[in-house]
Amino acid sequence: MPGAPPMLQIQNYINGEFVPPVAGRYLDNIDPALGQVYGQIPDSDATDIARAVEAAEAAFPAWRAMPAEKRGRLLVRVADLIERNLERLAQAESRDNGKPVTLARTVDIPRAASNFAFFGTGIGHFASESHFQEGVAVNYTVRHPLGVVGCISPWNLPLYLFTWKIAPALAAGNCVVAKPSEITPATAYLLGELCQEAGLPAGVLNIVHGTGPRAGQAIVEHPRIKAISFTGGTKTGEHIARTAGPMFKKLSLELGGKNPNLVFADCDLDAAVRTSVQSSFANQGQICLCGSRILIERPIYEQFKQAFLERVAGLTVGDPLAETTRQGALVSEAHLEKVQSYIALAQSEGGRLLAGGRRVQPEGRCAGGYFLEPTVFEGLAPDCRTNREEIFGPVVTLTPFDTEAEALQWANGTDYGLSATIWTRDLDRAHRVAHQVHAGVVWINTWLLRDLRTPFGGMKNSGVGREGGLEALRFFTEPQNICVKL
Ligand code: TXE
Repeated sequence: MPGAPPMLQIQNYINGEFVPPVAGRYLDNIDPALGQVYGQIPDSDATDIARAVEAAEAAFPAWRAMPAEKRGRLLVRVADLIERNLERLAQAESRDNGKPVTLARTVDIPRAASNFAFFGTGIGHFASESHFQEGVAVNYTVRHPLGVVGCISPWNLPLYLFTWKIAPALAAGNCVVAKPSEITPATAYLLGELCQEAGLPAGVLNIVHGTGPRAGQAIVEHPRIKAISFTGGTKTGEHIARTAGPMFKKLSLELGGKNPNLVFADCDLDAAVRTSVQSSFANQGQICLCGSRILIERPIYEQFKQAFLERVAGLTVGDPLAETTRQGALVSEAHLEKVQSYIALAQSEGGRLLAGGRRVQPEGRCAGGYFLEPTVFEGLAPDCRTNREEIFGPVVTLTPFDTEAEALQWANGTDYGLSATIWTRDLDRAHRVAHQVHAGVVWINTWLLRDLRTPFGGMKNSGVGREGGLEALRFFTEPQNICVKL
């Protein structure tokens, strides 16, 4: 086709080289904004994973022995290269995932660079503990890298979440076998090129592409992979835990969410509305931290609702590559259908549709893409399925509440516990509510404000363990205590 961009051919990155899958099988990669195949990715299996593990094991002794500062410098070099290739990576991410290129350019790719820079420099500050008992003994705790570790990431923030795992694993001295989502493999592939250019030693990072049940499962089952860091759906997390648990692997699971926004009548209404629109619809609602249940104190319910709907009406849905687009495509046809099934469910549960609800067919090149209007419901019971299950799309519910206790009860009324947002000017209430809400991450009068030093992760079915800062470096190391009698 004249003028059409070239098909993207992806290969595995094993032992510092780009290699085809051993069995020679490939999967189609689809551009969700067009609804068309635009490339092929390896459909790797246990043999490819075994090769990656061998390469990682061979690279491990030299990598762990390398002074932490030198390892860190290599990671900072990768960060610099990500920044230098920002536009190319943002375009690739947008095309692969359907997200607005403006979002990839300002959030996804810069944060991927930050992940490498943060852990590349942070490893130099990772001190070991010692415990001194006057006249008796001194204990000191050494933290050894684990060896070969597995990192498995999802499709919603592809490069950002991939690097969030890989960077601390490498910084701590491990070698990595990583698998990005088969739905969004493009930027992970490009990362391999940048690691080559940065001079990362062969085998230290291996990137294997393929499906969850085949390539992902082979990582989880491999007896010489010591730890699994996974982000994705709660059901997949459960399955991984069932496989890896009896093998006594270390596990970090970042799973789904059904996050509440608690909006009190004394809040800065304008800020609460503005940010709630963002927290509902950023990345088409496909962020595990999106607030999908907005609970609003009754005196301001109508006012909040009107202002919210006005802003939602201004969100431009369309071609992710257009600079004016605020809502791109959903990631896949299957996911679009899943989200649409929840819109039907919300209606059958008695929800009143206030905005959206329909598929969008933009004119021009994106006519076959997976676009959905930002959708808002009210009138649903706080404990109905729509308000308890993760939809992971541009669908939110508005619900009025009368008391703080009622708001907390509803906020905590799901199996999830990832994040929550509280809007109030009352400091006492802000802290009181924050301490009682079952969520691993709480934002007061803001959303998605991140400091990479803080523990990140969920309670209840939202996961096990925490990522970020020292938590991540602790996860990717094995403590060994040494006691010396005085
Ligand atoms: O995720 P999966 P899916 C939620 C969201 C979404 C649902 C399913 O609700 O609708 O999960 O999405 C790999 N062994 N989230 O199906 O399957 C898979 O290849 C090892 C929330 O896309 O969990 C991919 O690399 N790996 C979420 C990764 O796991 C396996 C982000 C995630 O895919 C595997 C994404 C197996 N048996 C979806 N099966 C969040 N919390 O950020 C799959 N994988």
